[in-house]
Amino acid sequence: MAIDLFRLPKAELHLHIEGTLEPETVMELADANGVRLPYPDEDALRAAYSFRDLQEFLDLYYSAMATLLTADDFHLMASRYYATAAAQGVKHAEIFCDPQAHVGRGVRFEEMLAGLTQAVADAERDHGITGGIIACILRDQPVESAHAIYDQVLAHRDSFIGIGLDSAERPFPPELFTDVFTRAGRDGFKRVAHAGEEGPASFIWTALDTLGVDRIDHGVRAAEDEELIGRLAASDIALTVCPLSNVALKGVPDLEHHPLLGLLERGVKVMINSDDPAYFGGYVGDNFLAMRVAGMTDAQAIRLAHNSIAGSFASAERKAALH
Ligand code: ES4
Ligand code: ZN
Repeated sequence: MAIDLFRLPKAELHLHIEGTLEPETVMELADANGVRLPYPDEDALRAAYSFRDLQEFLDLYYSAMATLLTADDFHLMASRYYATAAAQGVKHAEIFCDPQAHVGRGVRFEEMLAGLTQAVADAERDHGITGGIIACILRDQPVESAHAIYDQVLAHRDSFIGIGLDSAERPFPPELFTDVFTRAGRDGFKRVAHAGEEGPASFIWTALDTLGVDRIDHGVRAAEDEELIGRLAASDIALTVCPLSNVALKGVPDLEHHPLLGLLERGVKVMINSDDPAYFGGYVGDNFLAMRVAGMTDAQAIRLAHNSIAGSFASAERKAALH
């Protein structure tokens, strides 16, 4: 009998918490906060969850998050995520947030952080989910803005595991943010970056060599570069691959042609994650189920889940308990 993919213990390492806003939550928060959206109702909003590319998705993603104003709003969003994640076998989650996107529209950094850190603590108490928060820098914003938000992250050092790099990938190569990533490395933060989602494999090289990242988010376009595959396979660098996201944003035509399983067989430490599950058709367990339909075996599923735990920033003791 096939294994229950929802019960397979796994880590979620590529999850934008703002990407967990389901249409009903967006509408609920819009009503409560008096935020006007360009969609009359939930169905109209849901109908907009269809995208030609990354930018078209990001436009909706940033407009929906305008409904998040108070610490309670952030707490509600994240608590709903953790409840769903727990039901899909997530034992450890390193969630992304986009502080610049909130501070830039007038939400205080501390307001955002209070809601998220409370949800992280509740998730451990209520669901046994460990982990924490990675603050992402928006690569389509100026470098000065990245340094300014990093100053705020540093002022709350103990609330964050690390820093990341996200938003529109082209034409914003990783090396634009070398200085801020160097600061983060000196300050002892883990570092990750989106690279090779829509952008070329060369962005993965520069994320590794210039930003000094510990992990690559997406990285699917490594499949186009033999030398890079060899380098990744020989290293401990993991790729947080998001299959349903790549199909939703047209980076790959369908799951049958997704490079995930090919990279796994070449020895690259790939895993399955969900990215923005409210927008792309499912949470991490749903991504596992979809990959099974596309040909993933149970043995591969077990290796992918294992890679997610091994590639996490959990303590050695926690990893041992989850393996
Ligand atoms: C994102 Cl799918 C994706 N890519 C880049 N940045 C993002 N932020 C939220 N989702
Ligand atoms: Zn992402």
